[in-house]
Amino acid sequence: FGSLAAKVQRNPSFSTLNSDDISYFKEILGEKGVIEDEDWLATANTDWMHKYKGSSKLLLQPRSTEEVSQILKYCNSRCLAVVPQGGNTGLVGGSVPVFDEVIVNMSLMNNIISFDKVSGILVCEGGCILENLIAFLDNQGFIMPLDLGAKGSCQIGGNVSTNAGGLRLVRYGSLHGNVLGLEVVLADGNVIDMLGTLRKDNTGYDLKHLFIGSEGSLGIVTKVSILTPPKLFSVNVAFLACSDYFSCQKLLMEAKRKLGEILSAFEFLDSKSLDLVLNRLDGVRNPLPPTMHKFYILIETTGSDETYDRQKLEGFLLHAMEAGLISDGALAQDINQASSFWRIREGIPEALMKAGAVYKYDLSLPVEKMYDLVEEMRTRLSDSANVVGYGHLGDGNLHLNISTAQYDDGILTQIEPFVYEWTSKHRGSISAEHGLGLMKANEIFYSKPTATVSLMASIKKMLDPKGILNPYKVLPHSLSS
Ligand code: FAD
Ligand code: 2HG
Ligand code: ZN
Repeated sequence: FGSLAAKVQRNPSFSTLNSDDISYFKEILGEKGVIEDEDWLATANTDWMHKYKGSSKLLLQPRSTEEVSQILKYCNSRCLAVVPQGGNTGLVGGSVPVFDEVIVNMSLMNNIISFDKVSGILVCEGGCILENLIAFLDNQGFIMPLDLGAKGSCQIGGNVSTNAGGLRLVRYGSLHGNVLGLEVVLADGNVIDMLGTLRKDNTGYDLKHLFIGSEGSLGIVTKVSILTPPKLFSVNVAFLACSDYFSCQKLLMEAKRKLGEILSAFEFLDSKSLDLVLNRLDGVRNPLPPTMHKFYILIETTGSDETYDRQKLEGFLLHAMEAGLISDGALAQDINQASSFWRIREGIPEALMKAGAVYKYDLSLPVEKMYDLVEEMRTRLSDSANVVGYGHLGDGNLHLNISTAQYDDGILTQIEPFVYEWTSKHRGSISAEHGLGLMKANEIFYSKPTATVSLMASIKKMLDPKGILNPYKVLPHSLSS
């Protein structure tokens, strides 16, 4: 992976850290908030996939918005580049330094500020871990409107900054709809209070949307206000097999129409994804008899009436079986079985990690075209790689993953730019939910016109004139320094 960093040059206008800088940070954060420990830094410099590696010498842990503001004000005046870091579960090389950027780690800003049981509006700090928020809300009878496999480590500030999609977007929509307000700190240390808790507020431009999905390039998210739905107690999960991709599509159309308001997830995986999970993860087993099916679908329903919901789902499954859309299936009988079905789907990234090197593509495509790409890629790569396709079919989001023993530039040239050109030709997006980070900063033009990218670069210039916030990420390198 050395070649990734080789493609970008360190921006020479950035300063390098000196002992006065360290002393200043110790003054504002105390000794404990200033980390120079080598092991700690080695972890923080490396991303979840072990694919991107920076060489930062300093990690800072602010405990308040005021401290974030003081850090950024100082870094801006000294021209020190900064990487905001949440749970470091990002998949596009956005959360780790490229060179020696200072890491601003948000873990200590993990307080819940308020929760309104009438409206379901939660206000918390950006460093709260998603799973902790889910547990807090569970006690109150509510849920988070987003859920993802990385919930045990990822933080709400990271989720907002990547506009994470996840497993329940099909039901609750994106963070652009659920986030009601944000507090952010700009590159110069200015604190922007957009922390509204209102469903409706049309007073001028809704600037918080600029920060949702900006991947730490425009500001650091210090507080989030988010609308949470009530927890409904009737949850059913089915794990189904389909013999061809056309049946998966028909099943999706039928599920939307027939399950309607209770549909809360519609996820898909191909047989190669299932094989990987079964072979690589301990304690995971196939809920269906070991017949070879080409595709698997996980359907979840969430509602308020157990008898009605179960009948509705069973009726739907019977109809789908009779119509030949599903060739086999299992309906979870209890909560343990339901989570074992989810483990199969959520475990795919981990299984891929264990299998060796992996090239990840996170694409929005028209559903009817989506799987053609997986098959074309298999033909291109023949036996040199294991090509798997899975994802959020209900949202038109394919995760195309190409697994090999080790990273190899020869294989990469077979994949790129082909995969981006194919996506662009079908008017898809080269980043459905993971963002652009370092990996795809230079590829943005496959999904966005030049004039739009120029406007983005102007906004970046206005909010962060020295370019200190998460440099080399999101925008093409030709426009960002
Ligand atoms: P990080 O990885 O630390 O950072 C991600 C980006 O956000 C970086 O650019 C960073 O600079 C910036 N950032 C982080 N915190 C802040 C902050 N407070 N202010 C400003 N910028 C910040 N993604 C999905 O969309 N859907 C999924 O279903 C999904 N599943 C995943 C499953 C697994 C197993 C893994 C490893 C990842 C998955 N992801 C998924 C990707 C990733 O987890 C999400 O993008 C997550 O939202 C990142 O949160 P984080 O706190 O780990 O952020
Ligand atoms: C998922 O849906 C995540 O499991 C990760 O978005 C996808 O690893 C991937 O490609
Ligand atoms: Zn995903």
